[in-house]
Amino acid sequence: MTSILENRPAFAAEVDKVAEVAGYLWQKGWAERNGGNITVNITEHVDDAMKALPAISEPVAIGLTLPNLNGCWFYCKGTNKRMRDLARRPMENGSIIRITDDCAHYEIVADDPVKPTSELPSHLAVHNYLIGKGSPYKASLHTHPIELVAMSHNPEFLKKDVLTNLLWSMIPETKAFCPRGLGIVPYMLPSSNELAEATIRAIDDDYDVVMWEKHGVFAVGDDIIEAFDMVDTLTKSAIIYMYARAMGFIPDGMSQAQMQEISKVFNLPK
Ligand code: 2HA
Ligand code: ZN
Repeated sequence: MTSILENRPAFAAEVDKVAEVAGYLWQKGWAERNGGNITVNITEHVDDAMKALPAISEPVAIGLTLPNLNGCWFYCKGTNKRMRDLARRPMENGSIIRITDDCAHYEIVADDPVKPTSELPSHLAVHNYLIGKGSPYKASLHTHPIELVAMSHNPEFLKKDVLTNLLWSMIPETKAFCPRGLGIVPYMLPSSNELAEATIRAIDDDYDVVMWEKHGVFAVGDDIIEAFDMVDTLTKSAIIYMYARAMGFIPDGMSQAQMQEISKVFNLPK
């Protein structure tokens, strides 16, 4: 069977990045069973031949009307599919969907009729929000990073920017490469529209990475590699903090003055 990726190198390169990141998520232990999901807005790669392709599914209701997604296409991880399988076979464990003209349904276009991720409403609502804001971000990642999720079980860490400052202070790179910090969304039912709305409010509050309490993180970025790198950087800080605690002391952390210096030198927003 031919793939929609054939003779479309730029589009194929985006799907390759998804496969690469899916492999990292599995290796890091952040993607048990079918845990986590990835969507990428691939509309810029859609050509006339793609537009002419028939749908291979009925239109499916998203559960939300998302007007900015008119004409948009996405790569989506499949529901119940495993990241470790997606790493090797991204088009068998995910699919290409397009949003129908009413902006309330999607249909699957290629390669196989793989039903998209259970977190599709959150992902698509976030893409709708990003487009509305004129953001260049194309990728959304949801994953279950062990150390960050563990930290979300401590109410003290869920107060606004407590974790942001603690994680930034563990190593200079974290503020430099995750300069908006870590937003917090209180526990809500996975896959719910409430979770989608709360995630958008947190991203609108100027975070690129948001913690879903006792569940995982949701990150947005230019591409899926950028989104992954921010979560990886924050997790590195969480691990440093835990190692220090395991050695029996509370880490000093960089001082506020040292972190301000980083902001100045790297021209950071906060
Ligand atoms: O898709 O992680 O939150 C599996 C999940 C749902
Ligand atoms: Zn999850």
